[in-house]
Amino acid sequence: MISSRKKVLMAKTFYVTTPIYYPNGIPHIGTAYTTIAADILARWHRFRYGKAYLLTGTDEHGQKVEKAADARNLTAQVHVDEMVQSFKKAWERLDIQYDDFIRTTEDRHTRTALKIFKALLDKGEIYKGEYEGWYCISCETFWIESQLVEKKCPNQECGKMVEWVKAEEYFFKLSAYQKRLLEYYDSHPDFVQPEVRFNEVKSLVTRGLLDICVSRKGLKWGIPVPGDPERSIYVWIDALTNYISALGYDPEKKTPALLFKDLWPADVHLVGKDILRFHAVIWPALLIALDLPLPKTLYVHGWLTMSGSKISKSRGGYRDLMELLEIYGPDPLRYFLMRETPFGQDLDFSEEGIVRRLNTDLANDLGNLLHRVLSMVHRYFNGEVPEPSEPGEADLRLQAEISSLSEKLERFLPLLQFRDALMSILELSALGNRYVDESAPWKLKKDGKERRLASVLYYLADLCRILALAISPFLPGTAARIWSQLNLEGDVHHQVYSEFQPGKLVYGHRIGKPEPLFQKLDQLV
Ligand code: ME8
Repeated sequence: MISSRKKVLMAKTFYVTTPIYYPNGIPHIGTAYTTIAADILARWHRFRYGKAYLLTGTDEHGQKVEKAADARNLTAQVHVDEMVQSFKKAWERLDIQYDDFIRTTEDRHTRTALKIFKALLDKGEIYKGEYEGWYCISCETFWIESQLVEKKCPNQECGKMVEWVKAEEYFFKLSAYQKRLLEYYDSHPDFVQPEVRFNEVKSLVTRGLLDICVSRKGLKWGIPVPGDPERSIYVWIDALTNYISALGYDPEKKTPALLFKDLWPADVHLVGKDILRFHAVIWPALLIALDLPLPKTLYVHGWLTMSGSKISKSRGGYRDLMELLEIYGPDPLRYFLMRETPFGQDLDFSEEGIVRRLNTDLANDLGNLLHRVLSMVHRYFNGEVPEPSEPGEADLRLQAEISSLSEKLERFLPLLQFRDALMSILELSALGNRYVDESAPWKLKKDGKERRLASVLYYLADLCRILALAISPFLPGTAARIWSQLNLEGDVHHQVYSEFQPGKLVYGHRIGKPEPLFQKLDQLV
């Protein structure tokens, strides 16, 4: 019989990815949204199961990036080298703990993308051919007549006029995968989440698939097609392969790289709804063509909008991400984005919303609880965690709530219900505040009920420890500050899951000085 600890050690490492972003501009709050969600998921898995692997990066080839470089009068390489730094800086400031950052201009990636293209050519899955049909320039996609909506691109986020074009290019036999994809969707009902997105994909594939053009003649800023340097590999084929090139996948090797063996298939690809089709149709077909297993889940989230329209690099009208971070700090921003709307739905971004959440949930609730508890431990017990006596009814109720928090997190987080998870954590901190009010330690002191006072403050200090652990995947900096104010040993982010139980705080332990966790903001800055 295998012990549960051994099982965890033997289990595959949880592998989560973000899209690789176009460095045609600096990162904005929309790109941050996906990256924060992926970071929370990875952090939760590290805490819960001991390991996780988060991959992010930049998608550096193609016309969009080339144009952006031209506009700045820079070579594409100089432009992307600069832009990548702003992505890395933003992720650092946002406390994103990624394990790898892949750039599609790196050798390790271009080599693999080339080999994959060649392997598919050799297998006859990619062929050179002439094609005539409807083409959307903006989405760089061919469509069949029946897919068009009033002669326009059927991609809901695009809707632009399509053009009739003739091209001699390389094509991937996507049409041959319709049946296999539909069968796969049928036998894997959780493949795309939420369900509404899965239904979109199924109906798209049911309507029919065309072979896709996977090369671009004359595109200079790209990976040249093997044996045909006039053409570059279509940027989406190049980009999608990042999820395996970063793991050292090599189609020419029989023995897989260790990282690939441990991590693939990905557990979750996190993407926005704009790139659903690429990830739910083209990517799985490419993987089937390569005889590789498909990712377990594709989680598709909604838009961050402002006054109803999608926030994007070109739209403007909102503050720069670094400026937002400067004003509010990473955790209030992370909290607002994940607490405000169920993940999957659109979220209207507002700075009023951040301030409201910061002042109420974070400062009034969580911050206030910690401050009250630590101040009372100092006032009544000289900063030493007192010894509790047998728990009474109220204490048992509090402990039951703490225990149910771990169940709730285990239920919500695999489904990416970040909002429900945060609500449960904040409910527990509100319960802590009510427990303070009801047990009235100041009155216990006045009435000379020292033993009861000791118990109450022990349970409260222990609750603060539990809250630091629970909040750690969501608000890493806040968790670290609570941990440090409690003067607990080690790093809150390196704790094992067995610590996530009531009663683990050692009495006699000396806590640190209480300091406000959050500064309330009176109005918009
Ligand atoms: O599409 N709301 O890169 P990209 C929510 N390079 N999420 C948003 C958002 C918003 N307003 N704006 C952007 C690409 N995103 C390709 C991906 S992957 C192999 C290649 C997020 O820079 C969301 O995750 O346009 C969306 O899917 C992604 O950024 C698009 O980033």
